[in-house]
Amino acid sequence: MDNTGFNWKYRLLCGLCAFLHFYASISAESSCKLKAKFNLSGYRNVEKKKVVMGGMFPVHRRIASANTNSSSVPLSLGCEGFNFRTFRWTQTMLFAIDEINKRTDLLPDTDLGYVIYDSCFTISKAVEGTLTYLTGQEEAVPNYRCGTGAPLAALVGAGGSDLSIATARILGLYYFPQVSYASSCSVLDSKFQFPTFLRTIPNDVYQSEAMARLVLHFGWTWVGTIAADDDYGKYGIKAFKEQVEEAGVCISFSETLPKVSSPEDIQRIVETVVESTAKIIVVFSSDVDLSPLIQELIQHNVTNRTWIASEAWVTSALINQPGVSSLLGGTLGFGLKRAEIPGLQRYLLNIDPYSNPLTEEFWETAFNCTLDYGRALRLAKEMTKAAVEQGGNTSLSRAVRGVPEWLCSGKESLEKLNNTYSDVTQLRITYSVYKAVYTVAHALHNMEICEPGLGPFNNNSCADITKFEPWQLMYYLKNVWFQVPHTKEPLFFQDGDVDGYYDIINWQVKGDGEISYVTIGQFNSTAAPDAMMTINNASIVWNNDELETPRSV
Ligand code: TCR
Repeated sequence: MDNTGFNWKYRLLCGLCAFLHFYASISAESSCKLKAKFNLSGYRNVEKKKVVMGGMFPVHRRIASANTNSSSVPLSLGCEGFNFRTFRWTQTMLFAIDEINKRTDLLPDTDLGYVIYDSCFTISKAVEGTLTYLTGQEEAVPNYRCGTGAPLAALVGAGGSDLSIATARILGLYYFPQVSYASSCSVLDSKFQFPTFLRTIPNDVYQSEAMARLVLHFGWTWVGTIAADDDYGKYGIKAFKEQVEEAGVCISFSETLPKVSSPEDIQRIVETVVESTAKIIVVFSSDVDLSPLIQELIQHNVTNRTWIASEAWVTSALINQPGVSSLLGGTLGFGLKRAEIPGLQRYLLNIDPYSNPLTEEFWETAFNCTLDYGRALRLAKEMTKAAVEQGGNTSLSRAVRGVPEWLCSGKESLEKLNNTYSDVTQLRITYSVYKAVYTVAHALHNMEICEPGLGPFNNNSCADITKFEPWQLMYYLKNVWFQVPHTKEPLFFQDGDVDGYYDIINWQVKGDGEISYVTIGQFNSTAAPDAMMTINNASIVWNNDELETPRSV
C-alpha cells in the first residue's frame, strides 16, 4: 500500500459487469457510505480530503441481445465483445489518477477516487451509468443524491459522440461537468444544448475540413463516401461533402454502415464499392463499425482503391489485421497528436488480474482461459463428455487432468502476448484520456488553493473542495490552463474545445506484408489558412506500392 493512504476496492453492479464501481477504500455496505479508511503510517499521515471522479468507457462492443419476453421483470442487459483498445483507455485513467495521487504539487491535500462505468458502446448503458453516477444508487433513481461522502467531480467520458450527447443532456440539467476524450462530433460545441460539456479531442469540423483539403490537394474530383450510422459518421461526412462539393468535387456514392450486424447491408456496400468507378473512398467511422465491411472486402479481393481514414480507425489494430495490406496499403488518414507517456506501459503490464471483474475478464479473454478452478473443471468435464460420445471413456480423474488446459494462473506473461492493450506506440486517444484526467485534477487543484476573500464566487468567496457544487467546478474547468506532464503541451479550452491538430498518416506496406504508420504531414487549425496543411508528397507510398498519386477515376 502506498503512503497516499488510498486503498481501492470495487463494487460490481448488475451482475454482468455492466457497471464497475471502484471506490476509494470504501467500507462498502452501500454506495451511500463513501467512508474512506486511511493508512496512518508514513509521513503523510494527515487525513486527506477526497473527491471521486467518474469515468465512462466503451469496454465492450455491444449489449447482449434483448430478451423480448415481457412477462418477467426486465433486467439491465449484459455486454459482450471485450475491446482491448478501450480497456487500455480505462487503465490509463487509473494510471493518471495514481500519478496525481502520488504528487505533492498537484492536489496535495486531496486524494482522488474513481468510479468507472462501461458504456458498452450503447446509448442506453451510457444513460444508465450517468444516472447511477449522479444518484449514487445502484438502481438509477433520478433526483436522489446521497447526502454524505466524497463529492463527485466531473465525468470523464463517455466515448462515442452519440453516447456523450445523451449523457451531456442529463449532466447539463444539473450543471454537472463532463470532460470527453473521444467525442468529437461538431454538435457538441453548442453551449446552449450542452452547457457543461468540454473535450480534449478536437472538434470534427477541423477533421472534415482537413479531409476536404486533402482531396482538393491531390486534385481528386470523384470520390465515394462511407459513414457510420451515428452522429460521428453522419455529421463528419456531411461537413466533408459540403466542402468538397462547393469546390466542384462529385460524390460517386454515399453509403452508411449498419450499427447492428447486417450481412445484407454489408453485401450491398461491397457491391457499390466494387461497381463504382471511384477509386478514392472516404470513410468516417469508428473501427468497430467498419471492421465487418473490411473483412468482407478482403474476401472479395478488392484492391486498387485509396482509402481516406477518419481518426477513429486510422491506427486501429482491429482494422489493421493480417491480410489487409492489398486492400488498405496506401491509406491516408488523420490521427490525433501522439504522445509517449513514461511509465504507462509498465503500469499496463503490471495489471492485477484479480483486482476486479473487468480485469478478470480482460485476462481470461487475452489468454483464452479461465481464472476460476470450478469453471475450468466444468469445461474439462464437458470436453470429456464430448470425447465419450465419440467412443472414449470418461472419469473424473480424466476431467481433472484436463483442467490445466483451461485454467490460467494469473501469472501468464502479458509482455509475450503482444496485445493491443499494452501497445504504447500509438497513444492518441489514450493521450486524450490522460489529458482529460489531468484537466479535472488541475481544476480541482485551483479550487483547493483558492484563498478566502480572493475567490471567484459571490463576495470573492471560494468553493470548499469537500462539498462544492458542480457549477463551481465548472468555473474552474472552463478557466483551466496547464501544461500536460511529459509532453509540456499547454491545455486550455475555448468554449469547451481545443485546437484542431492532426498528423496525416500513411499506411505503408513493409516487406513482410505488415503495415507501418508513417506520418507524412500535419494539419493545424491555428495556422494561417494557406499554411494549415503541410504534406510531403514524396514520402507517400500509395496502394500497390505506387509512388505516383492515384487518379480519382
Ligand atoms: N470520435 C468518435 C468516437 C471515436 C472512437 C475513436 C471510437 C473517436 N475515435 C477511436 C473508438 C476508437 C473519435 C465520436 O463518436 O465522436
